[in-house]
Amino acid sequence: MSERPHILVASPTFPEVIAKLRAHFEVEANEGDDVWKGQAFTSRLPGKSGAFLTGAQTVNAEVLAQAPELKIVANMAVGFNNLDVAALEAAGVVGTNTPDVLTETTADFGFALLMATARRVTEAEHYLRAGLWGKWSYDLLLGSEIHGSTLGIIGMGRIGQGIARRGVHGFGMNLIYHNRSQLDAATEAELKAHYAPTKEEVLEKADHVVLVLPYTPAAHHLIGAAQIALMKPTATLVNIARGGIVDDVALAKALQAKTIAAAGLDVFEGEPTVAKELLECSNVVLTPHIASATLQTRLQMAHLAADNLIAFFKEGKPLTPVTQQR
Ligand code: 8YV
Repeated sequence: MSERPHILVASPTFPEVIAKLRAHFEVEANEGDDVWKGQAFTSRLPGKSGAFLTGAQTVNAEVLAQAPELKIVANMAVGFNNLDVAALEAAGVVGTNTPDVLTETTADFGFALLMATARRVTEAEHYLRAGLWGKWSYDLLLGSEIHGSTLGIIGMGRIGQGIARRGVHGFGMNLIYHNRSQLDAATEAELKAHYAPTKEEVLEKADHVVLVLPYTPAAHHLIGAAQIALMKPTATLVNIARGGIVDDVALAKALQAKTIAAAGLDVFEGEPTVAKELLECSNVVLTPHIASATLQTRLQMAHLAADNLIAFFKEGKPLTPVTQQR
């Protein structure tokens, strides 16, 4: 009997998913609290032909050079900016991600963050908990309108469209969006969407801007001081994409100067560290990268990552390779 493939599970995951992998593979699983990244990850790759990853592990040419037996890396995330796809292709290593299973849950959270930001929910709770609520006041914690306002989406993929549907059909919002490619005519009609050929137009016209685009080198600090300056002083900015897309320090300066009203951020450059300038702002809602975090969705993501490994070694073809999604 030929030896079973050896698999590394680099970040802790659901015990039932590890058990499923053990039914097919020899598994070295991280069953601790912390993720194995950097050297703790790379040093465990020799001898492994597959790896189960989360966004925490980077796989580039340098890492691949230390993993000669590696054939597949299965990312438990839809975003795969932690994978250098060109380096994977050059090394003949397959990369996979977990699209679709998280779309609706992530869109729910994007909309929740928009609402919490526009209506100052966390600021209001802090105010109450601090014992500051002494009397009713006509101008206490005034927020900005959501229904009937203009929703701007930059990055109109599956999750962006989910947020758009919630805004347009649920809250009567007007939609303006920017994306690499324009939506098909039927979807544009359904969403009464206005396509903006530039992101600047979205920033200028929207009352609430949501970032849902993939993080590529070209998207690094796509939203910096100059772009934020284009936004309305009453506008909100929500980022559920990747931290590096926004210049967090420039954003904090704009929030402090109130050149925009508020921001909601689920992702940060350098996370889990968050720029102290942001922590000092009261008009920002900060969450620890939890947009896909419901039990059902995280379980489906973990199963899909495992199923990619199983399909690859059994059928020679994974279910959701990243190469087809660029
Ligand atoms: C993940 C995410 O939880 O899917 C993504 O791209 O950002 C999140 O859903 C995170 O990346 C861990 O892998």
